[in-house]
Amino acid sequence: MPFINFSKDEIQCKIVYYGPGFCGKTTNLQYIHAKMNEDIKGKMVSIDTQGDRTLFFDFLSLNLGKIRGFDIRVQLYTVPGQVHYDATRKLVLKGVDGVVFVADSLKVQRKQNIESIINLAKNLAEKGLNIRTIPLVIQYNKRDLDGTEFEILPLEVLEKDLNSVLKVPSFPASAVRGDGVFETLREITKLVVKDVSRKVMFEDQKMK
Ligand SMILES: Nc1nc2c(ncn2[C@@H]2O[C@H](COP(=O)(O)OP(=O)(O)O)[C@@H](O)[C@H]2O)c(=O)[nH]1
Ligand SMILES: [Mg+2]
Repeated sequence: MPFINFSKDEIQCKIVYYGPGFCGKTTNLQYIHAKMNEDIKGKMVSIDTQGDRTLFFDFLSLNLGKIRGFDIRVQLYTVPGQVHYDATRKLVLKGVDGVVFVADSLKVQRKQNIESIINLAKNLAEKGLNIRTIPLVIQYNKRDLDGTEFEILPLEVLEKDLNSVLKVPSFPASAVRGDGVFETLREITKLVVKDVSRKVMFEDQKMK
């Protein structure tokens, strides 16, 4: 369930950017934070784990309306992607309402992408959540490397590897350029707000 802050009349929705190390999670958050309007965003907080960081900031969602008269505050988190940070990832997933899975388009990262999405499914399951039902969006990052000396995977291959069963909305992106970053954010926020509204409505019904 999302956190309801009655003193501020806000409902907090938590979105986690998940994916293998160096796929571009931090770059996504930095781009969003840099482009967002001062008056709606909070400070970017960085929690250091050795060699990698967990980033966090929140913003007030103004364009998706309200839930039961409450404002919607969206919290964005990244997790450290490296395999050995599984404990941190589990902590960050606590209370998650939606996930952006950032895949690395680099061909050499094919196996890491698949391992990471399996790790996500497992860590969600430990929290009683199902990867097939939680609001989820997949982003295929680093598309700007197409046509360079780095080999990248065609979108069809990435779709087949990561989205053939889940069939969730997916977006090609370049987080360094900012392409696809807000498209991804808009879609996951929309899905989360829809899902959270439904849950809050359901809780209301139970109280009656
Ligand atoms: N070419 C390219 N590089 C990227 C892109 N996104 C991130 N990177 C680079 O990949 C590296 C890892 O990015 P980072 O955001 O720290 O990855 P994280 O470990 O998932 O947080 C950095 O050097 C980024 O500049 C992208 O869209 N295109
Ligand atoms: Mg990072």
